[in-house]
Amino acid sequence: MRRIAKSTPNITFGAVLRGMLLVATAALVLASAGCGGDETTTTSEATESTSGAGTVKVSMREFTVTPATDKAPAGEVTFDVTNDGNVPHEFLVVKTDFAPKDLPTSKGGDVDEVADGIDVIDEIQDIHVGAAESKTFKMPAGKYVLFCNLPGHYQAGQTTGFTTE
Ligand SMILES: [Cu+2]
Repeated sequence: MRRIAKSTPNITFGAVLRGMLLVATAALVLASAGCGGDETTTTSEATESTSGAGTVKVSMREFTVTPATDKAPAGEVTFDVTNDGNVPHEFLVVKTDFAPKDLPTSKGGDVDEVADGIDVIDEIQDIHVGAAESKTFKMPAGKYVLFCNLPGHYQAGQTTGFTTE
């Protein structure tokens, strides 16, 4: 008797609480699903209607940087970078007239990011295996190099040229 009397209100309260949680969770799931869907739609529409202008997909792996295109209109360029490799990578954008494989390096062979003739625009650090990161870079008309400067990666060939005009 005691047990029933005690547990009944508990169950009721618990059930109500669980119900509220379920509703809240469902609402959140619906909300985020709605958002995600909208974003995806907007992004793909924008990409298609502008022929990819301003947004460039990039794949990184050992040891390559492969943008979907090597040119973009000058101005803001958004790189959607995916790590398709098996180790972490980072994505640097430098404005430079040096060839992709001729950037000034420090003794260890990694790119000297403060050397003359190199202007680091920005970077995406720590792109984990399988992760996709997006960032917008300000890129006035000119020549650029996209590369990874984790130890040994640039030397191994993880670099490529890019142009905005
Ligand atoms: Cu790398």
